[in-house]
Amino acid sequence: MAEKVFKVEGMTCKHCVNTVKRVLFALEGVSHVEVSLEEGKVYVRMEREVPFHIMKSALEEWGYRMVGEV
Ligand SMILES: [Cu+2]
Repeated sequence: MAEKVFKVEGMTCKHCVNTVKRVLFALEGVSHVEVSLEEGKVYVRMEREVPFHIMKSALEEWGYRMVGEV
């Protein structure tokens, strides 16, 4: 199990937070997602390693940009 924090750009409101949570949680291996809208940060708990590019492209489809691990 691992916990990682990522910087995500493009989140502006509670709807964005919910979308980002939902999109990441739907990925195989992701067990928990928390979002700090103010900081533009996303906390992801994984039961196994989820490749960065998988999360990045999933969010890209919804207009958010995962720029990297914090
Ligand atoms: Cu929004």
